[in-house]
Amino acid sequence: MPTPQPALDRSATVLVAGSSGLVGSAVLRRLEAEGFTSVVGIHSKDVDLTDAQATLDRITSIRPAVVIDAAARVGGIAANDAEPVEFLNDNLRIQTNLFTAAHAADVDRLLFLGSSCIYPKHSPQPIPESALLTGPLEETNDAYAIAKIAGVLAVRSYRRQYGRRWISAMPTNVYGPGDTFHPTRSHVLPALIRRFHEAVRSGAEEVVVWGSGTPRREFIHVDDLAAACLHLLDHYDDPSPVNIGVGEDLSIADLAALVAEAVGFTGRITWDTARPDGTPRKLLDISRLRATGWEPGIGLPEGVRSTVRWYVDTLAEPCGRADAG
Ligand code: GFB
Repeated sequence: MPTPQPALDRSATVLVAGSSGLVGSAVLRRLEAEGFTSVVGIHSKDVDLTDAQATLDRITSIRPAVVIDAAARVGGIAANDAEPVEFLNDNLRIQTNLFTAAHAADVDRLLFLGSSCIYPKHSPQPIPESALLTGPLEETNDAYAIAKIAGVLAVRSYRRQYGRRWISAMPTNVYGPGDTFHPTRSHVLPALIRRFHEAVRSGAEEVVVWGSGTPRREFIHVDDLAAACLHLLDHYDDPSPVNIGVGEDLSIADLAALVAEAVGFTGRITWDTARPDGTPRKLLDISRLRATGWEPGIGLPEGVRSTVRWYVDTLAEPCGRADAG
């Protein structure tokens, strides 16, 4: 059972690393909504988090009481597969620099965000936190996964050696406003929103989707993830990572149909089986999270519809900032 925690002081200085990204920007919105009065965001255009000295200087000058680490090099299956060196090195550097600086600044509470890809490729479903390090990883994202596993181990080590009340959370696949909608580098949900939307605009009768359509994924709206992060900082203090998900998954074929409907595409969906499927299934066991009293609130159909609206209003028209983000 989770250890009861005093809730965070709403006047404490909270630092969000990666504040311009999908997750970090949602965390900033949530902190504001929950009445936090001293919030600082940092992101890569502002301070190079792969630079140890720059990170140390910035964090020791801010002296936050709480750090939320949402800073990472992220991408979909193709980007992870093509650039394992950057996904490994950049993520190791970013988290090591942040942890070193947070320790130097005597940060009491820190939340490290990992990823469900830390678990073995063939994990029991739903995947409990205890599956960590019990088997081989999925090859398309093993470099990223190893960096994130190192982050979990680092958090656990700071707790054990220095008594830091730092925690790790492992979100399932995230989506929502502020995502990257790149045609080849992004995750499946934004990639499909963009592809189906472009097909509607151009009058194309066919949309090609990667893989076989059979892999299953679980998707959490970023606003739910941000709420869960703050809930955990208020209620959770344990060396074990805690999964953040919604408790249900669907096949990529069903996801493609859902996105097509939300975008208004009525043509044919075909499959490019030369593209990798990746992990066959990633459904997280969220009983540990539920035991802290948290439940997801945004259903996938509703979340996809609002994300499509955000994409159309913000990125898609008129001359395509669609690869920004
Ligand atoms: O979202 P995605 O790239 O992430 O792909 P992963 C999920 C599934 O959707 C895979 C299929 O089976 C893809 O083959 N898919 C179909 C597509 N069409 C597309 C498309 O147009 N774009 C993309 N990207 N996928 C990533 C990891 O794995 O998930 C990261 O590589 C990270 O490390 C992230 O953990 C959450 O779930 O396969």
